[in-house]
Amino acid sequence: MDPLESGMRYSPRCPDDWDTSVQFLPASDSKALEKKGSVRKGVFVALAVFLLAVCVMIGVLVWHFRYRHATKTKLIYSGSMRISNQPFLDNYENSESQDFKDLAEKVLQHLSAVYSKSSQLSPYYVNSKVQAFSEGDSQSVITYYLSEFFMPSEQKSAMDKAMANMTQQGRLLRRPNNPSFYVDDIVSGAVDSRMLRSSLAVRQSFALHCQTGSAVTLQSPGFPNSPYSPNTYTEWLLRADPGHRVKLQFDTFNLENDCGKDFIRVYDSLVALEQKIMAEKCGVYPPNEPLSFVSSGNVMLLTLVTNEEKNFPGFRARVTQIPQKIECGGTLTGLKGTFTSPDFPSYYPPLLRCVWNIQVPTGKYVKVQFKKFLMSEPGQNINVCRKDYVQVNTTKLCGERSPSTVVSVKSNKMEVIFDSDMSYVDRGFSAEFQAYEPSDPCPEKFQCRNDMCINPALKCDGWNDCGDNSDEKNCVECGETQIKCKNGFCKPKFWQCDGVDDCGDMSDEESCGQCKSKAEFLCNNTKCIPENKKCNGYDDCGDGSDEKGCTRVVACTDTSYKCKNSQCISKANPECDGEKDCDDGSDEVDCECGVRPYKSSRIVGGQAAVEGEWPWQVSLHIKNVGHVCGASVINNRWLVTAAHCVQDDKEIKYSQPQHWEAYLGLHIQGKITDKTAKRNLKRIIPHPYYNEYTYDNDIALMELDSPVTLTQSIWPICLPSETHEFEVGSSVWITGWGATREGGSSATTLQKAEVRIINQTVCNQLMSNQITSRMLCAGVLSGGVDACQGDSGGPMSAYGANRRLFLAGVVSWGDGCARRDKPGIYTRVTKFRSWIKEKSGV
Ligand code: 4AZ
Repeated sequence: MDPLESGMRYSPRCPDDWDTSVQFLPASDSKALEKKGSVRKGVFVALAVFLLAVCVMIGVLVWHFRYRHATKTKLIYSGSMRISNQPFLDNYENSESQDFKDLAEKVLQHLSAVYSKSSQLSPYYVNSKVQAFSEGDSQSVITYYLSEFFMPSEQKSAMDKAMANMTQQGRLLRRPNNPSFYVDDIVSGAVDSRMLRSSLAVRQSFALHCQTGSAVTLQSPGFPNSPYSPNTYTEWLLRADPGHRVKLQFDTFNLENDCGKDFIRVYDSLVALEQKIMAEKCGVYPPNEPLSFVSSGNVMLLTLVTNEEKNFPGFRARVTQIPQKIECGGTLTGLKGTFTSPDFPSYYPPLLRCVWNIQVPTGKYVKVQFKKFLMSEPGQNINVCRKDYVQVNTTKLCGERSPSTVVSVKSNKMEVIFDSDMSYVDRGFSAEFQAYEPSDPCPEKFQCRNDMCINPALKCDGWNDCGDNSDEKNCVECGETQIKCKNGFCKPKFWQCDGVDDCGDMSDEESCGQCKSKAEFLCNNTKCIPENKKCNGYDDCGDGSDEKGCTRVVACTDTSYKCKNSQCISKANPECDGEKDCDDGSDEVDCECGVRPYKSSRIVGGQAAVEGEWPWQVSLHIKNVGHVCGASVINNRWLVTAAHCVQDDKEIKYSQPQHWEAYLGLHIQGKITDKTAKRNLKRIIPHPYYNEYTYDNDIALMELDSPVTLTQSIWPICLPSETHEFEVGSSVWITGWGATREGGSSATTLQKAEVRIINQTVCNQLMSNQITSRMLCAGVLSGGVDACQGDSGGPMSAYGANRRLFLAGVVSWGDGCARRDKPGIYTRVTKFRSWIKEKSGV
């Protein structure tokens, strides 16, 4: 269906007009004129044929040069402009009213008049439609419109330029022959092509106006009873009263994970205007990760686009209005304090500027540490920060920053500015300021180069505690439990010869002689690598020895990669990976592709699992809400999960089995296959000593209402005996559908990541003495790999004898996700072996 629903259609015009009909006059005296006449006739015919040929040639040339390659396409531009001296009438909210139609007519005439003045635009202009009006400031009305053009595709960029020029030069501004119709504040741009897919068979539009004190609920079509339909475009025009903002809060959000397919967009406008987009979202957001947006004015637009495949449950959201005035900025005094961006950790509104003036006692200096910092947006250059940014005195910060971001000034005053522009919003920041003595910036602590202060015991301990490695540089002596790398770093001894380049110069992997574990392969250069990295297509040894003697070229199958020369190779996804895998190099040609504007890390730093790779992984859903936690199959009737997943809150009684459903053998959320088993729960047994403040004893058992058949896709994990040792430094796997970044959306496809078990004492230091003996720490201390919200309750799987996997831990908690020096914390399953046996018999 046409987005403009226009009756008018373009009828292709003849490129040039020429007359191809030639008429002959009848002769009056045929005999006398016969000879002469026949000569004349011949001349006439020749002339006519010649003229015809010339016309045809001109036509062909015109067609060749102007239209031959022109496949014509429809382009829609959306725009908004302010009509001044025009009071807003209530009827303008109703597109059926006469007032709406009268003003819309004026806008259409205006647009048609200005487009006709542009030689670039006028030949292709089809028509426009006014989508809505809203209140502008001081007696003005804002109009939102769509304009359709039909043109050769290659004209698109010229067209974009012409449209941008018109807007910039203000030629769209005043209607030439109607001086009383003034417009300004024009924004216009091409509508995203995914919203115009010809496959979008259903287009629906809803309008909502919020009232103070009551929330309006909106939901994707079919929610919660059925998945949303394929190939639909749905939009919600949301309004608040003048002097208010629209607040949109999703309580459930479960869409396909690929935003190229199904996605929502939120605009700070009533028309899909690229310049005013606030966010594009897809995937899953668990209920404890609020997805919530606030407009800059009193309007907002929400759009949902779905494609033909994979329909997910969809979303439900509450719309409320809040006062226009947002409290932010101000004066902060004292020795230390905290402040956040507006509405943190919900998304801040666009077009907002807040200024904090921090003043600490005279004689002291001040520094600020950003504990969370999320101000990313497509097209932002984090070196110049021209879009949303935070400015501390003269230092500008934007993008995503680690929690070790500290800015200090040599003064007792500091100015912090938060600035959001008109497009794209993020969750913002939470910060802590602190006064310090000029002579001693880090009392009794070590000062990192980035101005962070850390416990001096962490200097030269092999761990990157500062986040910039400055605590691990210039180490003169390494401790007893450490080795000294050739580049001067100290690293834990247990990392020597473990197949990972911990030093950064490979010196911890040299002269290893033999590998510690049978599950490792000894490279020719004496490095040890996990056995499963042998013949995986990558030079993990660094000398190619792990890839020697592997049959890379294989018989072609459905899943092997076919090179241009018809050879097939066994390596997964070899195309454009920077390595020549095919003999003819065809896997590395045409590689100008695939660069994405959004960060694509998973589980936080992990990767998609192979279907069936983790057959004990369970997805625990709250009915009509979706995935909330993970769990592990320990036999055909019993699951292990985290106790914190089954604690009641105000809205949901998580402790009651009837609210849950367990998906076993699941790989992709929402995609139930013949390998999946769905079960209700009969019983939930949280550990009696679970402590909701400390997360101690964070373990629970769940009994299924009926047993499942164990298959290749549903298989129990081994439970470790009480004396089973999981070696510090050894690799373990974590899996789940949790958030792919801190505060981000959940994964649709099961993710896995490899992390290493961390020394209990080191971990306890890093985690401010919060680690009990019932907890186990694992992670990558340089950051970037971790479990996150939504992974809770899921397994930490560790290799034991015979390459069997054991449940070493249950995902429990952490200080954010994937932060430097903040490992993930897991319930230590060995401590609960007898309790599990007692309660479940397993
Ligand atoms: C959570 O909220 C959660 N980084 C789980 C694991 C971690 C953090 C949070 C570990 O479910």
